[in-house]
Amino acid sequence: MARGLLIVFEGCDRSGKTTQSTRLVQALNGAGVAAKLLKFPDRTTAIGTMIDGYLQQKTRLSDQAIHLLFSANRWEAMDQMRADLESGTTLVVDRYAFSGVAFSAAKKMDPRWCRAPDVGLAMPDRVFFLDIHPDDAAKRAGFGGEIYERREMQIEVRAQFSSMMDKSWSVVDALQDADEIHGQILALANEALERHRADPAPIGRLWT
Ligand code: NYM
Repeated sequence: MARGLLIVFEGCDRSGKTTQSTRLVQALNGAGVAAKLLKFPDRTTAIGTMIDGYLQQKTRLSDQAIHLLFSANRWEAMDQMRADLESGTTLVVDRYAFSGVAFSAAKKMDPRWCRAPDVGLAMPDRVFFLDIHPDDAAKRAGFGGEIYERREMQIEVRAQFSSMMDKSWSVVDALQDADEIHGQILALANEALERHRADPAPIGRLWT
């Protein structure tokens, strides 16, 4: 049996990642494809609780310390993720190491330093980037509550994401109707699954 695919959603805050990643998993499961939804940060773990306190501005941490906690929060999930992928489950992940680099580098941290702790994570097979201008995102409900939800920061984050894109990324216009976005992403995901079934490749290692 072919391994599952690692599909990642990235984008600025309020770009619709949670909605679209949830819908993709539902559609894949509905079509008989084993798929599971994950989200980073995973705020349910001990490390995730520390991250949550920082994001909600209840606790303060140095830029380096919070960066490493975000990375540790991915590493603590990695054994299970690899096991799921190897057993044929496709993982759909709401944010991954690209968010780690984009948000920290937007604070003027060295991107090479930022990438280092995530080197060797499972490599995403596909990345869907939900693209929205921060001015449009700011009009959406819920924007502005957490530490990075400021216009200037989001503009810089978007630029950082752009600098990381390669051929495994698809940029999707996040201002479109949610059904339209879902249709485009589902078609791209199905294409990736078909290609993988025809020509399976082992799980890659990120940034190696
Ligand atoms: N974030 C997320 C980071 O700064 N680094 C990371 O590695 C990850 C995964 O956390 N503003 C930031 C991006 C968001 C915030 O994410 C919380 P969400 O998807 O709103 O729960």
